Amino acid sequence: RKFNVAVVGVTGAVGEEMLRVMEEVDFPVAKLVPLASKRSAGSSVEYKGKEYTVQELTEDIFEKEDIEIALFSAGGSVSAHYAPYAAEAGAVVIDNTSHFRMDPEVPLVVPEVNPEDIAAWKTKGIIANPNCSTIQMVQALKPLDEKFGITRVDVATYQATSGAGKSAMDEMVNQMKDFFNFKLDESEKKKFPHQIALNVIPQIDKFLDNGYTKEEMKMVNETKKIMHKNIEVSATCVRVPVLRGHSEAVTVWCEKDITPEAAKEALYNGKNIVVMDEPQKSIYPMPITVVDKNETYVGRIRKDVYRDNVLHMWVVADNLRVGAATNAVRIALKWIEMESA
Ligand code: A2P
Ligand code: 11C
Repeated sequence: RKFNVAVVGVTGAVGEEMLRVMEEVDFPVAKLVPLASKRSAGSSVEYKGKEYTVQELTEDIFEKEDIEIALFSAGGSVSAHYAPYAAEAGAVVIDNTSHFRMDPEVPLVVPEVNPEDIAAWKTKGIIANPNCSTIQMVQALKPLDEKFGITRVDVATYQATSGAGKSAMDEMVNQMKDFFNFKLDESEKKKFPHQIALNVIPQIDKFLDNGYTKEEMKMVNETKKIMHKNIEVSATCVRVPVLRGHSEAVTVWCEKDITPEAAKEALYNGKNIVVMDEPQKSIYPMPITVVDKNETYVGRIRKDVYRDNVLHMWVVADNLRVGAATNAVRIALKWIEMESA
C-alpha cells in the first residue's frame, strides 16, 4: 500500500535530501505534499522527474491533505508548534529536530540500533530522529557493544557546515570567495560565532552551565536513550570548514578486551557500516568519501597504546543523509513494515 507523505522544510538542506533518498528507495508514495514557510510557498521541487508546488505549512494542512506520514525538518520551533497538528490529523510524525528527542513518551530511533522502540510511537504520534553526530556514532558503537560491552566513549567531532543549514554553507563559501578577493574582514559572520573559512571552531550551539555545549550534551543524552544503557559519553564538538560529512575520532572503553581484528569483524557484521581501513595505502574515510552515501564509514581502527580494553576509531558519514534524511526514511520504512505486520 502507498501513503500520503508530507515533507516539512522541503526547501532546506535536509528536506531536499529527504526527496532524493525517498526517490532512491522508491518510497511508497501515494501523494507527496511538499511544505515550507510562506517565503517559498509557490516555488517548486522535483520528485521522480515531476514538479511539485511547495505549499505553506499551516495548522490544518495535514487534515486537509489526509497526510499519513509527515517528515519534519524545519527547525525545533516549527516542529514544536506544527507536529502535534500532524499527529492529531492521524499522521505519524518523524521529526528531525531536537524538540521531542528527550521526551520519555517519544521514541528516539536509529533503525540499525533500536528499531523496536518504534512500537511506542502511538502515545504522541511522534518518532524523533537523533542528532546527526549521534546517529553515525551509535551505528558504529552498536556492533562493538554487542560483542565487547561498551562502558565509556570519548569523542571529538569535526562537523560540516551543512549541519547548520543551507545559509551556513553559503556563509562558508562566501567567506572563501571574500578571502580570494582580499575582503574576508568584511565577510558576513552570522551563522557561526567566528569566521569558519580557514578556521575550526570548538563550539556548536550554545554553552550550558556545565561547560559543555548543547550539541555535546545531545551526544551524551541521546546515546543513552537510543542504546538503553548508561554508557558514559564525553564529547567535544567542533565545526570545521567542510560542506558535507561529519567526522568523529571515537575512543571506546569496553568491559572485555578488544583487538582491532575482532572489532573489524564485528563492524563488518554491523548494519549499514563500511569498514575502510588500509592505513598503509592512506585509505580511510574522509568527508569527500561519504557525500551522498547512505552508510557510515569506519577507519583508523587501532588499539590503545596502554590498555587492552580500549579501542580508537575514525567514523565518517554524510550528515544530511545518514545523520538526517536517510535515518528518517529508514524509520518511516520500518514503521510501515511494523504497522502492516
Ligand atoms: P523556507 O525555504 O520557506 O525558508 P535549512 O535547515 O537548510 O536552513 O532549511 C530550513 C527549512 O525549514 C526550509 O525548508 C525552510 O523553508 C523551512 N522553514 C523555516 N521556517 C519555517 C516555518 N516557520 N514554517 C515552515 N517552514 C519553515
Ligand atoms: C550541526 N548537529 O551539525 C548539528 C545540527 O539537533 O538536529 C543538528 C541539530 C539537531 O550543526
